[in-house]
Amino acid sequence: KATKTQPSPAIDKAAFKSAVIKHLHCTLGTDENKANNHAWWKATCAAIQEQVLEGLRKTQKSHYLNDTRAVHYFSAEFLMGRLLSNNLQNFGLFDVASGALKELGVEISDILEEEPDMALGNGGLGRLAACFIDSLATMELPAIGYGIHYENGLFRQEIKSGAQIERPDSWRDYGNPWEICRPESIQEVSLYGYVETKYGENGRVLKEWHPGSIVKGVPWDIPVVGYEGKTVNVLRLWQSESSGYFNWDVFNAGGYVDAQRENVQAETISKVLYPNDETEAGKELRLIQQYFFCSCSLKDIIRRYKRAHGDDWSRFADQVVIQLNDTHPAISVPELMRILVDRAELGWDEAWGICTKVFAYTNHTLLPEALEKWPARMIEKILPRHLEIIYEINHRFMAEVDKKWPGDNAMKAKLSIIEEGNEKMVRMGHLSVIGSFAVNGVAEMHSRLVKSSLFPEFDELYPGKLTNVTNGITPRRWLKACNPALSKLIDKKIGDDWPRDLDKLQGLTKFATNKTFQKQFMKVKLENKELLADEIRKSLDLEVDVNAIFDVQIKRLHEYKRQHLALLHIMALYRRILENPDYDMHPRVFVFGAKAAPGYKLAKDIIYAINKVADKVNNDPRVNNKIKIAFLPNYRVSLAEKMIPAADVSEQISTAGKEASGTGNMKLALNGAVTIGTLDGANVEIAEEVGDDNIFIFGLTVEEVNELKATGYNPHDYYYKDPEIKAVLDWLETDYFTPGKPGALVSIKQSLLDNGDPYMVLADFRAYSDAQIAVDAAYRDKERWAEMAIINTAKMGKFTSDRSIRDYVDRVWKLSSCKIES
Ligand code: 26W
Repeated sequence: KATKTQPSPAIDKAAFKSAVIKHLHCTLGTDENKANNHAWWKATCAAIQEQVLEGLRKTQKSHYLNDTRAVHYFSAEFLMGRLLSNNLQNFGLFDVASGALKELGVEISDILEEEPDMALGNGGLGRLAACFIDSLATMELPAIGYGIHYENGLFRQEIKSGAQIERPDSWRDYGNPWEICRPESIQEVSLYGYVETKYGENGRVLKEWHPGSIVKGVPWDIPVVGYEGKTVNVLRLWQSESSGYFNWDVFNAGGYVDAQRENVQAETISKVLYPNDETEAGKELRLIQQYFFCSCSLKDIIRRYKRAHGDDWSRFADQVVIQLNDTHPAISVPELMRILVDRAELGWDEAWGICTKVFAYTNHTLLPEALEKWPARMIEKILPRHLEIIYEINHRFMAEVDKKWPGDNAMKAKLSIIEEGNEKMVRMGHLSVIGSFAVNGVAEMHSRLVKSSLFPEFDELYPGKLTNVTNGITPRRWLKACNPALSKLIDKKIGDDWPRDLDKLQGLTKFATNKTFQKQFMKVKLENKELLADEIRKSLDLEVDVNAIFDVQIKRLHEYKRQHLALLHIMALYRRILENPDYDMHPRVFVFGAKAAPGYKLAKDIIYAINKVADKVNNDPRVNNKIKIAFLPNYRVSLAEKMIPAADVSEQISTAGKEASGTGNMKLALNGAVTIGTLDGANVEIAEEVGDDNIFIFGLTVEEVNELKATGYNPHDYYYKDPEIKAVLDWLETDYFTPGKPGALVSIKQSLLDNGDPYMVLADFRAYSDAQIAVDAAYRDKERWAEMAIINTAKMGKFTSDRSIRDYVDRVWKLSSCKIES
């Protein structure tokens, strides 16, 4: 029986209509006859923003009056995407707005497309932060997200002659209707300079940092609306500005230009998001970015705490918990120590006691190249006092290690925050583990590996500190908003409270074999495929058959994610068709979306190769439309929202042990795509939920990967033993796909043979190809496939980010929800 929990709209169509017109006139200075889609979009945002700000005010008042404990989510990335449709949905005003606009002669779908994505993140980690703050607001938990107000988010990707070109992303060039500047909460951040040692009363050593420069942090608040619009939390993003303190003398002496140069330097800090995903670049500006937002955020938290508790620090850790989203904000640990010891003049032990009750750390990756390390010299130059504090933390920690493993110097070297070597390096992961009361991985298997291979000794030293919280995704954006047709079908079948309680989707299981429901479910899928086909036509001028299998791989481009495994398989299929025109396969459309880090040569080569193979295959009449390849440029949240509902097959084919969790895997399965994947990250848990019959698992397990590595993996064995592998790799060396440019694709072959195939693509190739044959066979059985797709949707309850947040609340944060008084 259907229950009614849809948010009930606060205003009706007529009122919404007049609000939009009012903003068209009074906010935008235009009118109904002159307004273009952009103006309509802004006016609609302004209309809903009235509700948003009312909710925000009430929320802040309730949190203040109840003196609530809150979680502070520190993240260098928040991949928010678009907000209009989300905010309308959450207030239950989507249909109201769409009806109001229609009466004004405007299609809501057109104006939604006007909104630029807020792409202040790279990939999984940034989007996870966005899903988490959505769940926190929905669950009425006091929470604030803290990050950086990048002027330019992740680059816009264009494809020119097959190759990736990066263009700046200017998401707020024409103004952003959601953000509110809060000059009243500006903070100042010090950089560079030197430390002076002084002696206070009773010989107490006092350290005074004389900074070489000071920058201003200006907060911009983005309201975060929970489902049903009761709690409205904020995402507070810091923008750097010149403090205006510098060198007025220079200015007055006619140094106008020099003074401007300092302005530019200060403003550079929040200018651009680093586009590196899982590669540590070690750049000074990045460390400054990290320190900048952490310092601003800590001072902001302390200001708020002091307003309620004055100088009494004894309750700080009861009121404040800070989640470090990877090590990017790890510099917060010495920064809080500095504030407590140097500024508040607390003793070291008391300060450390507070710190280690406040911080918790999430690890998102085991890849060595992604584990942040900063040269001690660089920290010393930028943050001289912090390096001293890090040494002191380490000194005391080494004493602990010596107690546990007396005289074991190898152990000390291994666990030390400082890595000795040619250049002393500060290991931010170690600092985070030592400075936090809880450390978590992001999927069962990943957390097991964090314990057993990344930090085994820390697990011995601090039993119980290392734990798991499996990632999740918000079903409001990733089903209700992005797939309205499926959402409505589900509402009709099992009621509409699943967006709050995703386990309710279980209720679909009993209809999985029901012929009528299967038809309805697959009809929705077909409609979504038609919408994506339109998108493919518009974007690539390519016709695809909606009866083909839509096989989707969307994620950052990385060798460990193995887009090149998918490519080799497509080439193998192409070859089979050329050799045998009757090669029996159901037509397939391979859809890709992926950005490569601008400096990651092989990743860019793989994008180029996909596009070049696409050119050839898509235009080869001998293929007879059995294969189409669509690489959609500029993959981002809003494009994901169009691709995911249309997917039949979800590609999750990373080398086992490398993908910490994955979250795209959850989004695709939730929308009825069937996974082909390795036993990696959260795929393992997805397989557990849907059952072995409803997923295509293939390839080496972590144990097998390690064993093969240990006994000596030689990709040449596979190259010589498997003629198809050989043929496909050799093909890359010809100019078949790059006419007139032989060797243009050779780097892929080289990485797989000469470079030892670090991610074991060749070792998994045959198993992958066999699994794809099984996918093909399953798809031809329409009823069987529909059943699998339905089961996938029905069993995704575990992967709501509400459950992840519930786990954090219970195991780490110990938070209570706060009802918002109206
Ligand atoms: C210092 C450069 C850098 C930048 C970003 C290093 C590491 C990162 C992130 C940790 C990369 C990332 O997004 N990791 C992904 O996090 C997701 C959310 O937990 C997981 O689902 C993905 O498996 C993981 O790759």
